[in-house]
Amino acid sequence: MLKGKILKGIGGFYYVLDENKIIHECKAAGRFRKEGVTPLPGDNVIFVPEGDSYGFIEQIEDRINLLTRPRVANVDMVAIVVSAGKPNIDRILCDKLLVSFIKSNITPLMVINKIDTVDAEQIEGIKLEYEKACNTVCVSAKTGEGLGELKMLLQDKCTCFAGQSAAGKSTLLNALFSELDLETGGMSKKTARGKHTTRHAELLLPRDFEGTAVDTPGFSFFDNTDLLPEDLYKYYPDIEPYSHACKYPSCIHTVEPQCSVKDALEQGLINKSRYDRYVTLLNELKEKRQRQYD
Ligand SMILES: Nc1nc2c(ncn2[C@@H]2O[C@H](COP(=O)(O)OP(=O)(O)OP(=O)(O)O)[C@@H](O)[C@H]2O)c(=O)[nH]1
Ligand SMILES: [Mg+2]
Ligand SMILES: [Zn+2]
Repeated sequence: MLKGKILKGIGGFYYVLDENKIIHECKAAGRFRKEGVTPLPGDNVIFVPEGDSYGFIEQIEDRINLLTRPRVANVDMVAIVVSAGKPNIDRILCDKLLVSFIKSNITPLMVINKIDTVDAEQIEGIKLEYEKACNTVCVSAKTGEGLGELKMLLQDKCTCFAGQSAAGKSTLLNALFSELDLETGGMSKKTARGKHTTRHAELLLPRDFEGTAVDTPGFSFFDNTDLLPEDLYKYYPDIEPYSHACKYPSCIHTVEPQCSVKDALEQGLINKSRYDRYVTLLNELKEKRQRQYD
């Protein structure tokens, strides 16, 4: 038996790195399927080697955490990569991701990429929207601006790069760690969306760097299941701090009287766009609950 870590899984094969940095192509024991367990990138496993570089995964160690989209286990931080230019930021998607990561106690980092394609005012606008909700860093994979700061933030952690297709996740990782040589793509001219170039989540081990990163395929859909509408604001670090002085303990900061969140909003202490989308998300969750009882 050997210990290892799954780097990626493709078509029923798992690439497991052992403690001597040798990669074994493994199959998973049949009982995982029966138990409905899928081994994931980031999983720490115990496997039985066969020959020098094959093996069978026998056991998955308890996960510290589990991201559902992208599906990755045991990460310390998620970098939500957005493009300051094209493709346009799907802000509702970003907000949903932030809620989900904060709820799961995983540190989010907003990486605002492609700052070479827009003017300083636009960059500042995006930054202002998110900087009270999470750490933000402005970068350009093309010019290299901000990459030193980003690299420092990645030190000693396992960071999962997530977000829309064509935001530049793979390009950024290539720019940070030149030996990686990940495939990158463009945007579809027809749809102005990414081409989904990266197909599999893969744990990367950059050379001469204490830290790991996970490149993942872009996605455009995310739903927060198991979230109650009345709890939503608790996962907004830019809204929650103002909620303590609301008159009603059950206040969800929409139409209630004497709401200190609304006061903070009027004073410009809460970003208006973030608040408006909070209300949109809140209504979505309420409708979902309504449907469950119908
Ligand atoms: N101008 C500019 N272009 C960039 C930058 N970063 C990435 N790009 C371009 O954006 C396009 C998409 O980059 P990718 O790295 O493939 O994007 P991705 O997020 O990995 O996309 P998926 O793998 O599909 O999820 C490519 O044409 C890159 O050259 C940047 O900082 N500036
Ligand atoms: Mg990619
Ligand atoms: Zn309130």
